[in-house]
Amino acid sequence: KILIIGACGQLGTELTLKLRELKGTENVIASDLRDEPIDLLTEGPYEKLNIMNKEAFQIILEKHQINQVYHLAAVLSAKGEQNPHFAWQLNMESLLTVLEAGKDRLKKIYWPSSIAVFGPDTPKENTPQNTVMSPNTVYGISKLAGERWCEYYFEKYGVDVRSLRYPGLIGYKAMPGGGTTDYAVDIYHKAIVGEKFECFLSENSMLPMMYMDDAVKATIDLMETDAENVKVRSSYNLAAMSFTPKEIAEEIRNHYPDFEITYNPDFRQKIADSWPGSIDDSAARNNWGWQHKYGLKELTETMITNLKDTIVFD
Ligand code: VAH
Repeated sequence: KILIIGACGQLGTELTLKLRELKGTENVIASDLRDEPIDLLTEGPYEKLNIMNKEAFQIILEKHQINQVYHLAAVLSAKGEQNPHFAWQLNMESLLTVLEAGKDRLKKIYWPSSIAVFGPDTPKENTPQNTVMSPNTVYGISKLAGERWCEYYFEKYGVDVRSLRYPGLIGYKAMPGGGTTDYAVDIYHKAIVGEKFECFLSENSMLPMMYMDDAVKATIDLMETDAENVKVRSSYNLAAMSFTPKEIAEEIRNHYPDFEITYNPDFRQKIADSWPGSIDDSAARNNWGWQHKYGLKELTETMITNLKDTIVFD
């Protein structure tokens, strides 16, 4: 059975839904800090879990006979800068707890990394799989250290842990939780209700982005592929598109001609400036057949179509 840690987050919600569809609802146990699951996840089994509580984690592994864990709980880039020590502690300690369980009980582990592992002196265009990495956010530092630990547990103990360096993820089913790319979700919510959007990044901030369905597909494809195809045991670069706030606003105007955006960069601008503009994900494409589906046009169409159905107009 599969345990999802952080199942009620932006990625966790969608991964849980897709895994329940593929593996059967009863075989996918959702867990998160809250007492009850979010509405979208009430169909299947749920456990309240603070992954910093090692004993509670072990009890859940035993109770549900878990042999696969998707460990998604983390403090993201923007929130991490406001609480550095907690972010490091949660992001690192929890990963080590899960990796330890990989030595005896778990057959497979999934753990997300991010383009945040790259820093100001990383080549910004078509960033390679292996390159200079000097992240200057706590989140990026914890993700880089986490990648090193994943490769260490694979090499030393044979733990089958797999990982992807996600770009900014954009979806309509669950809100993001404190990242620097969150503007690219909020902008659609504002466009739908005809409000002006104030962007916390400058208009030419180019960042790698991905529609949530592509990210969920890549995650499950990576987890389902034969172990010998997984040649990267730190974390795979993964890409779909890159755009600036100006470009996404222009694409939205194809649907809402009067849509207005203003720019008021805040502390997150420095984080965005330290990240690449585009990513070379040829290793993922060559090793296990990764192929994205959604570009900016398709992303905008699907976000607007689906958000219009979900937002209650007062
Ligand atoms: C963040 N959404 O902004 C996450 C992600 C690449 C961005 O890691 O922190």
